Amino acid sequence: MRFTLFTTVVAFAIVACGGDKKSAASQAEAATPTPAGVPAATPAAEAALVVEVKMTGNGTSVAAFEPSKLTIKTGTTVRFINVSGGPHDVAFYADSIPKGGADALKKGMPNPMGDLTGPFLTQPNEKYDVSFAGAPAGVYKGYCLPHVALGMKIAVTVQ
Ligand SMILES: [Cu+2]
Repeated sequence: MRFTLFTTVVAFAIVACGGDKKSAASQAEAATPTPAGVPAATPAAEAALVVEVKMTGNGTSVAAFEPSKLTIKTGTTVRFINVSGGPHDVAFYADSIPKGGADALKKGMPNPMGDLTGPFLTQPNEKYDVSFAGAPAGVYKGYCLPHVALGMKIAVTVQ
């Protein structure tokens, strides 16, 4: 909680300092008109792009995302599957993702437990879909909260 509060305060400070540029940028983004043909075509094409990542472990000393590195196109859905050694979740490091990535992930991560943090998957074969729709290109580094100490980390490169 304290950490969350601190993060919020910092975010506030950043917004306050760079206020003019930021709001101008977000307004530009919000106001950018989308060509008529694109909205219909893009989601349909993106809907087919699902990449699966297994979450595995032995319940004590070993835990991993498989694969732990993957490259996707913007708009791809990454489907995390709780295979063994759960509970697992996926969270992204706010300071490791491209500018604008957090906003995309906030929309793309349903039922978050916190900022950029997905819910725990406790049931066998439980799935969690993270949509990278609108995600800027770059590397998104993430981890599993219960198993980060075991090195359960992932790097998703968006092209
Ligand atoms: Cu885990």
